Amino acid sequence: MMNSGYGYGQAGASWLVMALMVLAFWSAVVGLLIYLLHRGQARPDRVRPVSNEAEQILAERLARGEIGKEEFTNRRKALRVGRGKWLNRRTSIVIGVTTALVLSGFSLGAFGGGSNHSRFGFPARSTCTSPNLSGAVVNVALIDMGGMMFSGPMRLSTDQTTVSSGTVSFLATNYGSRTHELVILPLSNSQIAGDRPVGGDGKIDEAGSLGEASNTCGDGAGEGIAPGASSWVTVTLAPGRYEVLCNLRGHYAAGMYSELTVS
Ligand SMILES: [Cu+2]
Repeated sequence: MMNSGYGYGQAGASWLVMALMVLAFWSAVVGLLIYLLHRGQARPDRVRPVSNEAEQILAERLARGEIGKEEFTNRRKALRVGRGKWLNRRTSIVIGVTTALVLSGFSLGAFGGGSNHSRFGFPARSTCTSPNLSGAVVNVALIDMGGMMFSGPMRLSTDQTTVSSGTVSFLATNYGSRTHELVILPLSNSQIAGDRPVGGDGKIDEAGSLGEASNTCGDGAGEGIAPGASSWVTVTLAPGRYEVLCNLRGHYAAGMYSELTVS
């Protein structure tokens, strides 16, 4: 019960931003294609004649001296007007908007499918049944926008930014489409969350880790939290500043970190 309903607050808002970004991306792509298409149509010499019959007659009349060169050019121009305009402006807009929406839907649907998912694309709840966790419980949402086409932003958000010192449990739920994990590290006075140097392996130095939840449907360390699943860990924290993060390759640099204050 402790986890029910979580994920619609910050996670929902993040998802909306991601959805809008995907929509903007596809709108730009489709818009550009339509623009190029119309630009191509605006050049008569690039339009392939649909039928040569009429122009042939014109050419014959020119040859016979029935019409002059200027009239020939004008008449041919008149014949070519409208050719290739199989898309008028209104049709273009309708097709463009529809295509952008459909493509966005497919991109987002890549991680929103499944019967376990809410209407926002997030799992309505974790596929795991977590035990009753002791101490202050921090719910952590692991989010990514892993569409079919590109890897989008990743986020890690906690449902509280300050907890009391002592026993603290973390329940990390993966609302994304990729595997994630949760690692707890202390922050020194001068350190800022998100500022740790990332090594050549795309990871940060985990030395001094106070614990991690990376075990699908289990506690402690494991192989990572599968999409839709949770992992949990209980640690003892002294007052101070901490950083909770995902240290899978490239995820920290992509934005999966959050600061936590223990008072
Ligand atoms: Cu991650």
